Amino acid sequence: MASVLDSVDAGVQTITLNRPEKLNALNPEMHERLAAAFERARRESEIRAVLLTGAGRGFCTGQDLAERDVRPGAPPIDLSLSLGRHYNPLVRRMRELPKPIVCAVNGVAAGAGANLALACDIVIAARSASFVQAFSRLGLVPDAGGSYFLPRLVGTARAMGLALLAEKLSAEQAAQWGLIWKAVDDASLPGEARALAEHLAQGPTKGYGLLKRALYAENELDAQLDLERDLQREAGLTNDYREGVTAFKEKRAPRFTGK
Ligand code: LHQ
Repeated sequence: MASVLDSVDAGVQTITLNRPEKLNALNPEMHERLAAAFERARRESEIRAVLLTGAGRGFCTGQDLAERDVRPGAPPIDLSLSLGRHYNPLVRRMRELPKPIVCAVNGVAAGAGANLALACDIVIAARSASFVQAFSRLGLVPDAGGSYFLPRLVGTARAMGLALLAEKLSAEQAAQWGLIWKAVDDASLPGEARALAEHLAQGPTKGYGLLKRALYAENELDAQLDLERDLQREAGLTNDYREGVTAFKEKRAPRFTGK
């Protein structure tokens, strides 16, 4: 079985991290496959939403530590190389994808695995899942966007506590803190995540892409108002805008085509 599964159905591309015996810890082969999967998401117009999840009892435990030779005498490891080659392009690809990414966190999400979840646009987690900023246990800095996402999502005080202490944060607590969208019963996760992704896949895809740009921009109010104006110009020119307004007037559900 491939270490990353990629399938498309009803406008939803499901990307499954698939090394369950290692709790889906990431190795270079998985990175290559993830890059290809997100490139496919960008390229294929049939794909209107992405669902990222993990196989087995874990979501993803970050970098595969078995790959790191830290024995005495082993040459020093330059971790910036794997960030530059794999993790940073992955996070950029995800944030820049003009389509919504749903993350279904099915189990523990640790280190870069936790931050991979936070790079998604909407995160839904099983109640038994947890988030661990494991980096400081290894003497490392939160990466894969963690030092950016955490303070913005939960504030500096909680971000600092999570990063310094590297304790497990339950899915419930993560939802209460605003780190994720919501926590659901374990048995409901696959169904709820799928329904969410299908709902988004039937939405105004172009508008969603523009909406991501608006919400992820880092601007002062003045520049943000200008950005909203420019994005709204584009949104207003879509077929889906016409359909949305028409459906409202006709008191029926809209039938968006994503165009
Ligand atoms: C693993 C891993 C793993 C290898 C579980 N690697 N095998 C750094 C460098 C450069 C660039 C990018 O970013 C980074 C940042 C990082 O992501 S560094 C890695 C950060 N992650 C961690 O430190 C998490 C390590 N894992 C754990 O602490 C535990 O596995 C947790 C607490 C997540 C889960 O514990 P348990 O439920 O008790 O499971 P387990 O530890 O027994 O794991 C099951 C298997 O998975 C086990 O293998 P084995 O052959 O003994 O059954 C683990 O060795 C393996 N595994 N995470 N990251």
